[in-house]
Amino acid sequence: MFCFQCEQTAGGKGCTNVGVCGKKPEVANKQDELTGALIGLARATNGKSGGKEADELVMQGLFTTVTNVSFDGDRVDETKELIWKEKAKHGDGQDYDAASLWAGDTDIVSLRSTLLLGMRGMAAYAWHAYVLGKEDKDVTEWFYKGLKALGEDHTVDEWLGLLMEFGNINLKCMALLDDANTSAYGHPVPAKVTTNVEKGPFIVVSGHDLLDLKHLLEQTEGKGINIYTHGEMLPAHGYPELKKYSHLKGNFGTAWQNQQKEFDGIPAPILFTTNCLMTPRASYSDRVYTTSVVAFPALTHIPDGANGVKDFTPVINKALELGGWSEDKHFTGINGGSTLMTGFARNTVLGVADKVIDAVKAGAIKHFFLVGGCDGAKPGRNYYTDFVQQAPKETVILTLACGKFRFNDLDIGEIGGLPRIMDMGQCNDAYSAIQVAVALAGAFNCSVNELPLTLVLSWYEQKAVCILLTLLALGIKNIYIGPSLPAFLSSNVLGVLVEKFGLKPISTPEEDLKAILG
Ligand code: FS2
Ligand code: SF4
Repeated sequence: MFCFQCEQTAGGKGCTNVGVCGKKPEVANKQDELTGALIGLARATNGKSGGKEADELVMQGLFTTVTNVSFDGDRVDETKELIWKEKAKHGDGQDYDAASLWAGDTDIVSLRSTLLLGMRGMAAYAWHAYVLGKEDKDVTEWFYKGLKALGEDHTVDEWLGLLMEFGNINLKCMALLDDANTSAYGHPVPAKVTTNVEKGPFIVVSGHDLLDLKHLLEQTEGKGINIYTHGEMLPAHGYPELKKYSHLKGNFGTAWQNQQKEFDGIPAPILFTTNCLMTPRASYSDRVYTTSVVAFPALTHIPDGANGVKDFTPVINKALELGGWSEDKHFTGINGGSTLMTGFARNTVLGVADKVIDAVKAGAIKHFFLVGGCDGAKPGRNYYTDFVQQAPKETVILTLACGKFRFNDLDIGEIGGLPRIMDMGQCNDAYSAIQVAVALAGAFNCSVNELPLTLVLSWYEQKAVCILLTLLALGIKNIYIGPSLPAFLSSNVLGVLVEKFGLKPISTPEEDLKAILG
């Protein structure tokens, strides 16, 4: 096996014996074959959409290979066989030799891998929009264009061109998902979320799929079961059409990498709707459920429903059987706070834009930081907690994705009635951050790069890759990135990104704050 797609890759170079994530070599190899089959399909359709079934398989096939999604080789093979069937409808499309994906000139491998990994991330977003009935033909079609390109030879300049084109397409995809979510559930509003758990039966829902959560809320209504979000599901509390359910009670646990400790012996089932799933410990593996593309051998999988509605009865029965705790339980975030704020997506922030602009003009707000992205298990991520704690009190911290669990239970005060930490949502809500930045630039009649705004990103998996490519395609410069640099960026490719975009590896919070704030 060879895999270097995530931040925790072995030795900072690549997993070759077994995945640090727990992915077995045979599953990694099957995922490569699946990718080869997807390239074959795109060849067969000549880089054009292959129709509804093919489109669905392309999105699902790419999403399946995202880190911490599928550990189940049989399911990976099933998807590959369905892709073969689709391919056969379109004539001749040779599968791409999977091993060739990671072989060849270092810089070409780097550029090709960056495109593939970004596309894996975008597939997750496209799929979440698709299940809500939203599709953008340009986005769908680009998957085929990109897949076909992966199987071809290109010059460095051509690959760089493809990466920028992809970054712009991913912006469309994030806009699509923003539209899908806000059309279905309304615009997020600020919400205070408790970390405590009430006595009695409950279900923990993890991942990013808001539709799965919605259906579970409907199916548990009036049954005496409470629902708690976990990880990237936290922002659900901000959406009017989800927060209206009184049994959506709070958030359980912190970031994904703490799940094995936090789920240990929990008297409730846990539903994983997407990444990030870790190998379940024996103490709770009988109560972990997967759905959609998430899969792990021997765990119960909730299949797709015939009419788009899944039947969560096994999860519900498990919650009733386990019964929850016999008394209310007090939990906190990692810094000891027991309230998490969320719901500061674009509509809320732009709704107070006048206040924000006045505060900047009056000098009450001196700088904005977007401290966002993924969390992870490797050391060095305390940087983000320290950064937020050390940021001067005239600064505002916008955040998104699961990296915020490092600091989202901190109370670092307010500026002009607005909390200094504002959670914009899941990783896809980077779209909200972009919209806010563009609006501020408009208000101050300057470019985004001239705003008192710095992006301090943490990355872990492939959705962070597609977001980074979008930010670069938009021409956003001087982004800080950590905790370590992607293994798939060769030194030459990194050199280009540093030279063209001023991409900066993080150093220490003290040094970086000094450099940013002068
Ligand atoms: Fe976190 Fe994992 Fe959201 Fe990533 S829960 S690292 O999937 O996309 O961020
Ligand atoms: Fe290794 Fe990450 Fe790939 Fe898992 S996803 S095999 S940890 S590089």
